[in-house]
Amino acid sequence: DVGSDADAGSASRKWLCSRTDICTAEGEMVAGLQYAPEIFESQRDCRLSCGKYGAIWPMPTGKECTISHRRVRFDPWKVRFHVVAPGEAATQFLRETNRLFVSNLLKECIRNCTLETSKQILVRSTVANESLVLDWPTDESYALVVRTTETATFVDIQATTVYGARHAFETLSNLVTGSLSNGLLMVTTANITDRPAFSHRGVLLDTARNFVPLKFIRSTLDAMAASKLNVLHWHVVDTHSFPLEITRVPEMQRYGAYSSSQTYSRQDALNLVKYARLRGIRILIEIDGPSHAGNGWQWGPAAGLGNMSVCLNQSPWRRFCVQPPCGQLNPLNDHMYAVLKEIFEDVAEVGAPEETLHMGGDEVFLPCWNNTDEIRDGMRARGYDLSEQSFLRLWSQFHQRNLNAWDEINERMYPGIKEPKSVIIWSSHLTNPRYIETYLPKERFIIQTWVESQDALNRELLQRGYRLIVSTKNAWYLDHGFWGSTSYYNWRTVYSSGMPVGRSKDQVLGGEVCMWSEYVDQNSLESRIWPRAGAAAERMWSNPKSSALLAQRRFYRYRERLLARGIHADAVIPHWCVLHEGQ
Ligand code: CP6
Repeated sequence: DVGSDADAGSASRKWLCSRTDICTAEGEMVAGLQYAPEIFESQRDCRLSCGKYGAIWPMPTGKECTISHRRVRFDPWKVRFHVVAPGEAATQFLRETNRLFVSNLLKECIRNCTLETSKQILVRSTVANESLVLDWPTDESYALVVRTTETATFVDIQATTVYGARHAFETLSNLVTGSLSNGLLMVTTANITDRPAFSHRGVLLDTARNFVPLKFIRSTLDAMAASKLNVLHWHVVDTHSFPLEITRVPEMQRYGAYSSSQTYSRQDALNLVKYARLRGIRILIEIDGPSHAGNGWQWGPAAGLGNMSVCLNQSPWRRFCVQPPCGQLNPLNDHMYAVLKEIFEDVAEVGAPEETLHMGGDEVFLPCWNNTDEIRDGMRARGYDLSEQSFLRLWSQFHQRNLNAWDEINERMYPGIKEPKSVIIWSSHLTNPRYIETYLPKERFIIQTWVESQDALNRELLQRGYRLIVSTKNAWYLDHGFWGSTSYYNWRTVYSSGMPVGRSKDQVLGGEVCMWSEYVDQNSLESRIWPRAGAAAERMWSNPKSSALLAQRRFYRYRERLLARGIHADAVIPHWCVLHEGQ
């Protein structure tokens, strides 16, 4: 069952090249049965495949999932595409999808992709919806059929949306493998239906503690696309730096960026959003507050706007925050709210029309406000006492006021908008199940639970009807230890972390693995995130009942494909195990 091999601490050495995944030397899954040559000619269950080809990652979930044992030569230059879609935008999208498919496969060929002997491959993709909206309700399902005749291979892709069709192409590329001398091979037949278990399958990327150049954000998006992950939670600003250009408030970046080259312009952000969507990925921007906000906010006094952030660089820092250099927004400063609204307006213009906002809300440190005279005096003048309840009320009003600002922006930009957009905030004191309902209405706030909370919190918030995004699991904090006997957050523990079960299917929106950047930058980013984020990708797409043990061979192939696509993914097992199959 899920998790049963999660705490294999002492067994982890044996694990390294366990042969219990019952594959033959050819990489065929025999599932404990006598190995029978005749099944080589037949169809097999793609879910049992762990071999050199047909190793699909993440595992498809539909009723149909068969692939052939036979393979046929495959030359990416000989693929002809036919797109059937309503509307110009969807048609254009699929043409781009086709282009990306070919370009990804060309990277798989080690020497030469050209194969005189390859048949033509005719790929038809049919999409029903013209809409390019990418949101939680978006249908990402697809059906993929491959068959091969004397003269050609036919691939038929059916999907509701372009995003489903895009996933089908990723699966199709999993059915193709390289060989050193002969170009590529593809399975001759396949019949696969598939849809994700969860609609929010995210990676959080922090670009504020250490700056991450655009090229590396794009490579993260490339690997996410290969893994059918669909949300990049861009933790773009924090106390440490504010690299994002806000056209309405240029001071933010001017005061907040580490240097003039460690910045993201508005155009950069727009380009990233476009790049991501072609890969089936939303970019969800977080403007963290009231905590985790400092650098970028210092210009208030000089501009006559007062202190918009307090406690920044205070010492000793433990009196003022959870992590230096502190910095927490001043909830009594109206100018701060006005600036925040301008930031939200910029963010709204960068994102897709349906996109929403992550408002942070994590690690608020009440003693910061309570140790700041200006805030103590201001609260007394407004009739608050200085009790914890008062501070919590003030803090919740901060979120409520910002939500109102977000609503106003969206109503103005999209008049006639049907439903106000929900926003996301981190779990915190405010999300304590005992009183969350007085502070944060469940209709508007989606809670992202993180490692400091217990599974009990998930349960109680679900009981109260809140929607969740879960990052509760230590192993999903990619910056935490990832090897050794005391901290074994390796890909298997990532894989084995189960998802909570909500009252309805839409209540647990999904999850996110988190790449906080205190100890990572472009030099090690790829190998810190990959391939472990891929293990979470299968948890969120397939939510398998089987253990990581059965996934090892497929995962090994998945990691090889990431390498082929130019992602510097970490190793999965010692190469010795591959050389000594069967031992
Ligand atoms: N940064 C921000 C962080 C963390 C959070 N928010 C964090 C805190 C503790 C752990 C992991 C991450 N580095 N802005 C909390 C969501 Cl264990």
